[in-house]
Amino acid sequence: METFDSILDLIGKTPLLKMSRVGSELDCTLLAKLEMLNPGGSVKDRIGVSMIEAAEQQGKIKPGGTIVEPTSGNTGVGLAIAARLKGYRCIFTMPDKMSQEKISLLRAYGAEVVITPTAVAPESPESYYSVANRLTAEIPGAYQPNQYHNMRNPEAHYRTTGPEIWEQTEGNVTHVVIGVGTGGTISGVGKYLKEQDPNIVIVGADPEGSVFTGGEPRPYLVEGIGKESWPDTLDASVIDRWVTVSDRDSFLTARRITSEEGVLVGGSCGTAMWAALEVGKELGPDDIVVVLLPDSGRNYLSKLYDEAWMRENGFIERPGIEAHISEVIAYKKRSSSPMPDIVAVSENEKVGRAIDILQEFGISQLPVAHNESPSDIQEIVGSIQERTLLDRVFRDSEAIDRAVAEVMDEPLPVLQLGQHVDAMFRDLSKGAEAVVVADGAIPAGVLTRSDLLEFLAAQ
Ligand code: P1T
Repeated sequence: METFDSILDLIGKTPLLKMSRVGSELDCTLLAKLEMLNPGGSVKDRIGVSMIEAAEQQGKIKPGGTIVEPTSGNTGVGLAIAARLKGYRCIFTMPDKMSQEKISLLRAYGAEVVITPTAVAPESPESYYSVANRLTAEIPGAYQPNQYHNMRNPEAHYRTTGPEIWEQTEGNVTHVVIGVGTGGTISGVGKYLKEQDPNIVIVGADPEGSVFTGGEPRPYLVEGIGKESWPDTLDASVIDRWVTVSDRDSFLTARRITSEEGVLVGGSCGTAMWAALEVGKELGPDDIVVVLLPDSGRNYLSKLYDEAWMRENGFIERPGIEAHISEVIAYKKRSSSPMPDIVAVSENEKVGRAIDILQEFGISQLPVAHNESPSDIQEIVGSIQERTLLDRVFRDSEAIDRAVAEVMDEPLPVLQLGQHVDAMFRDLSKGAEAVVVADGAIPAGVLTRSDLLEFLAAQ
């Protein structure tokens, strides 16, 4: 029988997978180390158990003690798994930019999670580092492994991840690409591999906005990598080259790995892969590039795998429709019975006349202008809308005899013929019932929700 005693025995020994689709343009061999296959779903399982066992040996944590740690989530899972088996309580502090999935995951492992603001300096009392320090000081028997200072972090990679890469490539690896958070992974792997062969090139992948390759820190969305200050656990002397990667390139590359290779990966995998593809372009058939993929896309289903989130953040365009408002107008003219370009009601008319016009043309809203056929957009002063009109007339039976100017609503939004249909979509989704379309200053028509829908359906 091949059995294991504890889930901790299943950490590490992750496979190398050839990225022959994503890397198809490259002459070199591109191999991915699949760290999401660790039991807790990330590379950080490797340091969780290692930091706890070191603390036990040094007497820093006693039975029944509490582990407190600032984490972007994955280290928390690694610690929580070990803590479950060893009977420690866990409290994790996490910045609020981290995904809801990671927070729920930590709670599922029985940990307590304290959410702190992202947009504060590390030294602020509200930062996730400061809150973790305060809790460690206040709670009796609390211990903070502190992955940003704890040398057990790089040491775990020196002892496991580095030798695995060396053995799995039979010493033929030429380049290794790794995203940098605490720097534990790159420092441990880099140190071990350089000792085997000093010619191996170690590449750090860094998000735009992080201090490792930028100046002033700026916010960015990819999780787990980049920093606003240099951690003690990062040994930059083993890094031969840095590649800076935007959020957009990180997320789109992560989605590409998922769709082309069938490996569901997190955002920082996209960062590392983008950097690996950049480096790989310059290499030849004898080169073997190993890129480390830290965690699974399951942590980010509500983010980079959510179309709405990607659109809101400007990383993908609205699917499909490349059309201008002029085409919607032209479609409407072709497909409905003839009527004047613009039907309006004069502001001095009685409401009864407005209702007659609505009925005559079978429409639900009308611009209100100085006269019934305005020749300039400036002449439009308001609108009559079936919905609000009904409400008025229902409550005030004399409203029918009032002047249109007394009961009219705001003018409809005005858009130009040359604008993209996105502009119309935006106005309609903000609540407008219809829009007036103009050709410069000349009114060219009115378009409603159903006009846009019919146009889109016909595409
Ligand atoms: O910390 P480091 O070994 O440099 O690994 C960086 C990294 C990359 N990708 C993801 C998804 C990560 O979660 C991390 C590091 N994570 C933490 C620091 C943490 O607390 O989970």
